[in-house]
Formats: sequence, C-alpha cells, structure tokens
Amino acid sequence: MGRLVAISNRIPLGDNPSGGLVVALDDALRSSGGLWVGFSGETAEAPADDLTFHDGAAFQRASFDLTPEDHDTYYLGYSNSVLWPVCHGRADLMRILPEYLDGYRRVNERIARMLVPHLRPGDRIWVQDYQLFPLAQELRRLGVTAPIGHFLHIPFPGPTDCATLPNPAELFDWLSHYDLVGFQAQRDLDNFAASARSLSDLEQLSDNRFRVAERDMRAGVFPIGIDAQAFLAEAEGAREEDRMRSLTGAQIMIGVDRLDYSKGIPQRFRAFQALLEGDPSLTEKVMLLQIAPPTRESVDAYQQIREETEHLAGRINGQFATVNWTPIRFIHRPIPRNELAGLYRQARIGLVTPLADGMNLVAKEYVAAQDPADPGVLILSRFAGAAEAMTEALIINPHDPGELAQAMHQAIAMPLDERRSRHAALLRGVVEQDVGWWSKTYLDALA
Ligand code: GDG
Repeated sequence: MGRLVAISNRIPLGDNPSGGLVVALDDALRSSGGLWVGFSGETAEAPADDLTFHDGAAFQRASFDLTPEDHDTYYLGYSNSVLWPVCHGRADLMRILPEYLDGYRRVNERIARMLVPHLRPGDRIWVQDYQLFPLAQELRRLGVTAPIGHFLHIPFPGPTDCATLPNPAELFDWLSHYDLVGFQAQRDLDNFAASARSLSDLEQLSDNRFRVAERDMRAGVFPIGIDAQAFLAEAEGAREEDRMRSLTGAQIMIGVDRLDYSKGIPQRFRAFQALLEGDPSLTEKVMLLQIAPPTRESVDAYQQIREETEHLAGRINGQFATVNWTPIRFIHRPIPRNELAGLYRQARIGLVTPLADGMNLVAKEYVAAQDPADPGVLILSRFAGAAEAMTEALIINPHDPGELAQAMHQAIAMPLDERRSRHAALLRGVVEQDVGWWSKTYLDALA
C-alpha cells in the first residue's frame, strides 16, 4: 500500500508528543510509516515557501512557519474565533472579521502549494481537523488525484448553528472535495446530513454517500481512541512520590481539560458547590483536583473563562475550606503525562463534563488508568462524543447542577462490585476501539 501523508495544524517537533490528535497520529504513522506535515509553532515575517524536513522520528516530518498576520487570521481568527465556537454550540462567542476568512483561505492555499512538490505516486492524504477544511479543494486545483480524506476531531454543527457561519455553503463546498469525511460520533454524521440538506447543494444518495457537481463524497463515523496499553503501563508505573497527599484523607475527584469554555469547568464547580451545600458530612471527605492548562490565551473568550473559573474556585474555597482542607485544587499549568496517569488512578471519580466535545480522550484515559481490582467511577456528559459508546459511565447533563451533584453522590457511595462491573465493561470498549483501531478503520475505508 502507498505512503500515508498526514497534515495537521500543528506538528510536534519535540520527543514526547502529548494531546489527543498528536498522540493518535504519531501512533498511526509509527505503524504505517509516511510523512507528517504541520505548522512548526514559529511565526516569521517572511517564512520560507517550502517545507522544512526534520530527522529523528520513525517517519518523515516536515513543518512550515506562518507570518504573524496569518497566525492571527487563519488560526486565532477563522479557526478558533469562528469555527470552534460554532462547532461547540457557542455562536454567541463567535467574532466575524472579513480578514479572518481571507487568511484561512490563503494559508490553506499556501499549504497545498508547499505540499504538492513532495507528493509521490501512490500516496494517500489524510487531512486533520477544522483548520484545514479547504485543503482538498486546493490540492485538486493543483492537479492532485490521490485519495484525500478528512477527519474532524470536533463536533459537526446542526443546521441552526451552521447557519450562523458567515459562509455555510462554502463549508460544504470545501468538504465535497474529499473522498471520505470522518466524524467522531453518529450525532455528527446526522448533523452533517441535516445541515447539508438545508444549507448546501449536496445531494444525499444514501446514509453515507453524497454528491454535488458530479463529485462523490463518502462520510462515516470513526470514534478516536487512545493507546490503552501504553496508558495502562504508565498508570501502573506511577511513582509513589508523585501521588497526591491530603491531610484529611479526602477522596479525589479529578478533572483534566485544556481551559476551554466547551469543557464545562464552571458547571462542574457549581455542582460540587451544590454537593457540599447539600451534605455537610462531606466536609474534608472529598476534594476536586482540576488540572486545566492554558490554551489560546490571546482570544478574548479564553481570558473570560479563565477569570470565571478562578473566581468561582476562590469563592467556593472561601465558603467551605477548613484549616486542613481546600475543596478545589486548581492547577493552571500542564503537568507531565506520567504524573497525570498516576493521578487518574488515584482519583475515585473522573469528572468529564463538557457542554460539547468531539470525543473527549480524558474519559478513556481515566478508565484505562484505573486499578481493575478497585476502580474509580467515570461521570460523563451526554454531550461528549465518548458518551455514545461509554454507556456504563454515569451519564449526566452538565447544565443541571443538581443532577451532576447527585451523580457525584452516587459515585462516592458506589459499592465495589458495581464499580468493578461498570469499569470492566468500559475498559473492554477502550481497549477494543483504541487508537490503532481508529486509524486502521479509517484508512481501510479511505482505500
Ligand atoms: C480534540 C477534541 C477529541 C490535558 N491536560 C494535560 C494533558 N492533557 C491531554 C489529555 C488528553 C488531551 O490532552 C486532551 O484531549 P481531549 O480529547 O480531552 O480534548 P481536546 O484537546 O479538546 O481534543 C476532542 C480530541 O481532539 C481527539 O480527537 O477527543 O473532543 O476537542 O490526552 O490527557 N496532558 C498532559 N498534561 C496536562 O496538563 N501531559
């Protein structure tokens, strides 16, 4: 089979890839070989108009720089101030400026131009995520006939949200140039079909076949997974000195999220507040460890969510803390991956409460990290793609603090045999549909 060429917004150039998309692609390329192309993370006033190749991985890596203006308009602008909020049901946070869309088109056109000279006969091209929707159209314009697939890591919006975009018809035009568009969940494929029907000329031929202007496109559901075995080993190898200590022996509830408004962190804090208000006997008995590294800090909406989260944590701690116990520990820094695995294993409850999420890998990592003999309980939002398969979690509506507090209560009190049976079923799914399964299933469908 031909070479795999993967393109993503960012390419990690260090040794230790972390983050969902990055770990998944690293695994796919390690097993099949190939080329990975992406933004270096560096901006320059006059970047080279060719890819820069890097050694030192099991596959080829090539990067490009962006001008500061392109970074502002393509990445912070159209990608993260238009597409991201709309795909996560937050059109109210969208900011539409004409230069955003121009920058987005310009960068995609430039990436296509830089990529074409490095393509070889037999290549299969796999484009990742919402920053690169127009790439297939640009590659086709330059004469590329190779199979080109797209995988969307975030939710696809339904017709009401889609209609708030400045250019809904163009979104479908971009997608129609792919041979295969992959989604995380059935919900996303359904949204795609409904939005295409109301906002585009795409004709639906069957559940997963579409046509426009004599071009055929297929769509499908390919839920992403994690490297479960590696995560298991990481959690088992966690060091004693990295364990969290608590003066009062409180049970730990853990949340791990980029500090993004889609992740439902304030909702989680308010539910915890309701739990403590409703049951004073839990004072000093339970605590919430929230790890939330910074992300996209120059976008206004991200500064607001940071302020809201810090303010709320401060208020709740002020309301309930005792001299020996602080109910919420909020860490606004990334922590090393091996420590993370150990903390998941130590935590009695995993809190995954997004208001919208493509999949959510933290839910899968939490399950993989548990000790099967004495596992913790996963509380999972119905709005995470992960909820479609992880039905043995406690599935909640994160908007309802009472319902979420009730689930926390249920998890704290859950007997060992129920924890074991729920965990065994969840773990089976996480191990069966792991990251290798994801890339293989997708690439087989593309072929
Ligand atoms: C997008 C979609 C989809 C987080 N904090 C730290 C840290 N992390 C790692 C987690 C996990 C990853 O980052 C986050 O992945 P998620 O899936 O939870 O969320 P997004 O970043 O929003 O990812 C999402 C994903 O793409 C893949 O398709 O599931 O729906 O939004 O791996 O562990 N890792 C380390 N320190 C931290 O502080 N080392």
